[in-house]
Amino acid sequence: MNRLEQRVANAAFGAGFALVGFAPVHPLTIRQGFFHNWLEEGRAGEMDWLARQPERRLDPNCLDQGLRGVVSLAYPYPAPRPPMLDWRTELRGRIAAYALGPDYHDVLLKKVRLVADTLAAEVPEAITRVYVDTGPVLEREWAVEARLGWFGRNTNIINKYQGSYFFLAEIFTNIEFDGAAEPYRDHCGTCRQCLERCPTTALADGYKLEPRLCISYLTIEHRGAIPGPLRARIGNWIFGCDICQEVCPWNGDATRTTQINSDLAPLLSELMELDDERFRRRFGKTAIRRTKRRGLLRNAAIALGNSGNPAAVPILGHTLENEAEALVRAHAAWALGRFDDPGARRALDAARIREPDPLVRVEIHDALSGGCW
Ligand code: B12
Repeated sequence: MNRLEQRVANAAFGAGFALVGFAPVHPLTIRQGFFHNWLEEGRAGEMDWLARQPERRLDPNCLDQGLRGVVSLAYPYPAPRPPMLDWRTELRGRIAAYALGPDYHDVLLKKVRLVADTLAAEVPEAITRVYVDTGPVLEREWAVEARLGWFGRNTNIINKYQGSYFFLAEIFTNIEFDGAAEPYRDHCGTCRQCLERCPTTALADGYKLEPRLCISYLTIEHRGAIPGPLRARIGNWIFGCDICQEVCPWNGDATRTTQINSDLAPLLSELMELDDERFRRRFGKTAIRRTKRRGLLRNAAIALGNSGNPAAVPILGHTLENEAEALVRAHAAWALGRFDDPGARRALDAARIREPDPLVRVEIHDALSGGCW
């Protein structure tokens, strides 16, 4: 590391980043074919922003001319354990660790800007452009270029000492940095835990993730009804999913906190009671706001249906009767259809008569005809 890099690295460590690396900027021609095929296969799903002007993601100089170097940064987030409980008995959902606390975009942008200020103070003519998942940047590619880690089979960047529970951020600049001295190395070896343990088989060999099957995509990015066959496989994940990270040996005990956080496992009944205002108050400053109230309640209805616990039936019945969002009523109807319970049948029968929305009517019909009765 030269003196400038050392100063920037010190500022980054001071701001809480755990990993810092430097790389020259160049077009990511090596990924061009893969990325275009990925888009053509429709893998972006409803994330149509990924398909917008894809050349910008492959070449930062399409965003801003004159960018010659990148500082890649990794900020670790705690990955506490959910409380030891049987979620089915207690009717609790599950939230991915990255979503705990204030939204990382807001927190990290400030920190990256501090690091960028250090760079600008050292080199007054420096241009800096900062990103924390806030622009058309293939962030993991730059992390690899700067040797923060390797592309794991689960497509996350993994570092030998930090595992993968970290966010990525970048500072692009007109200052040129040398390429990494050490060669790229993948340390996944023959391990295929993430592929084998993904409940929806979203991962395949060759660093291939099918977002349209990924629980993280389905619970956060997908706006409409979740495809029927996938609902049962989602279990109680109501925002994001950590399974492919939890099973990764590089995320062993060293990188997971021993703390227990009950915010990871909220009561599903409480979520079903959230109106817009209470949703905003509870989740408005967190990453969870992205899925909006209707998305979160849709996911919670699925989890209640997957619980197999008859205590879920009155909650779902109340939702089917009183919820204003058709999307949520539709998933409540599906969930009721999973119970061999006279209360569930009564709730569906009553809704069949009064339900005005065609999508919900189909769900009620399917639940009554395909249910356990
Ligand atoms: C879209 C997106 C998603 C989508 C799609 C995920 C994906 N893998 O692409 C969904 C909603 C599913 C998602 C989920 C998650 N995400 Co996300 N996501 C993004 C986002 C915004 C863009 C990613 C992107 O460009 N995808 C495009 C496609 C083409 O990528 P891909 O399928 O993985 O393909 C790459 C590999 O296949 C690789 N590749 C292809 N061939 C080959 C060959 C070789 C030899 C090698 C080495 C590599 C390789 O190159 C491709 C292009 O980079 C980034 C932020 C950003 N701007 O980069 C965050 C980001 C990747 N996500 C992040 C996180 C934390 C998550 C979750 C863990 C959140 C959660 N707990 O629910 C999960 C993890 C799921 C998973 N296994 O990927 C972090 C990852 C941090 C890390 N340690 O790597 C990022 C970087 C955000 C951030 N700033 O920190 N995410």
